[in-house]
Amino acid sequence: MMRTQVGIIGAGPAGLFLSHLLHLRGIESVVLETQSREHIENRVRAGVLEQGTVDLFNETGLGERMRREGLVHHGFELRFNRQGHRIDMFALTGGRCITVYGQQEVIKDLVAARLEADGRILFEVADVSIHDFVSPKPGIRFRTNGEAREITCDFIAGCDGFHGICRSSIPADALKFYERIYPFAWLGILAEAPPSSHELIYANHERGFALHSMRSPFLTRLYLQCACDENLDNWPDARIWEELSARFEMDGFVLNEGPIQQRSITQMRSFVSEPMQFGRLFLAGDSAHIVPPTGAKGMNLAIADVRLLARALDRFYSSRSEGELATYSGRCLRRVWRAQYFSYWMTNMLHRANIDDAYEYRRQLAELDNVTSSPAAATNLAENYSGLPFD
Ligand code: RFL
Ligand code: PHB
Repeated sequence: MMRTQVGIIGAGPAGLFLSHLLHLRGIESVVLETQSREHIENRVRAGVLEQGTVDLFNETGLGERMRREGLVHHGFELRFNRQGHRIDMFALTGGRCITVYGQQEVIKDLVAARLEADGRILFEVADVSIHDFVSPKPGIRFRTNGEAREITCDFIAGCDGFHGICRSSIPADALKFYERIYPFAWLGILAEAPPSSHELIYANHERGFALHSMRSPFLTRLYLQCACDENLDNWPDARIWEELSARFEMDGFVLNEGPIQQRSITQMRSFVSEPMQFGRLFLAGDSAHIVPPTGAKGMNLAIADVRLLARALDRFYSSRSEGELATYSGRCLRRVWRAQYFSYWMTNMLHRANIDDAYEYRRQLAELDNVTSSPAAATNLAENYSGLPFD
């Protein structure tokens, strides 16, 4: 039987960063992860860090490689009607930026920091279940190398993503779910090609949405709107490039092509579970809420959640005060719902839900015209995209 203060389920950004923050405050934790270290360090996902996330990584000693390899962006482009319109985020927000740095790089930095500090991360565990989390002595059962094991702890952090077991271990009548499913998905690729622009490009084209992003001066990350039930087999490389070129089309713009290293399809969903806690179980990140990737908020929300959770746990251990633990969910949910609103708005402004709906397309173009020509509207976009300040 193992014993720790905080048992953390899931080694994504939420679980690993929580473990790091707790360590900095002298609180012990164990992280359990079903996948291998290699798998989580190579899983291509998010790429955009808000200013607040970057500041937090720097303040907690994680920023060294991010400062060297991360790409700092002062603005981004909205492209429609075959014209580009730059949103000057830096000028509109009084100096806020975003940093493009892959989620898998964040994961590598976090795993390295935890292992260097003798942190305990158990990879490739199976049959994880959580118990007694309404009592003061919650337990976690799992298997590792075929052997049944158990951990007792004071608290459990459910950082196991949307498909994890923590949320579904809470009695159904204690939670309320809010959800939207969108009638489209994203086909994403990582290509060995230099980015075709220094900044991100969000395009709304007659044929649907497309996004140009990057991972380095030599790697481009591209997405295009596709059907929910799209099959990757129907997308040979030539078709992907043809469709992307059409959607980014603009005088003088050339889309750089190169070998495709990785491809995937991502479903689009908005989801919130309320509350984000039950007894001594606290949910954080994707286990409690999902946003469509259009607003680039998912990983940033996960980091914001665990920042509050680490602080609340610190108060508990330093002064036996449960006040901040009791208000954890409410304080997270304010930011969560702001991100829900923003991600939903960006998604609906930029995607074609119904390709035959000509009225809706003209309305979207008017909305994009407004957002790119009214300083008030552009400022609202820039403030939300660069991220709300931490409280
Ligand atoms: P994660 O990263 O899903 O980690 C959960 C971990 O838990 C493990 N697990 C379990 N472990 C133990 N026992 C169990 N029973 C378990 N079940 C699951 C899983 O293996 C996994 O390692 O959740 P976390 O930490 O909450 O982090 C959330 C982020 O990963 C997610 O919100 C972002 O990737 C979303 N996202 C983006 N977010 C941004 O902030 N900016 C972006 O630019 C951005 N772009 C994106 C995205 C997500 C995308 N996809 C693929 C969904 C772009 C895409 C395409
Ligand atoms: C990415 O680089 O993967 C990325 C960037 C912006 C988004 C979503 C994903 O909104």
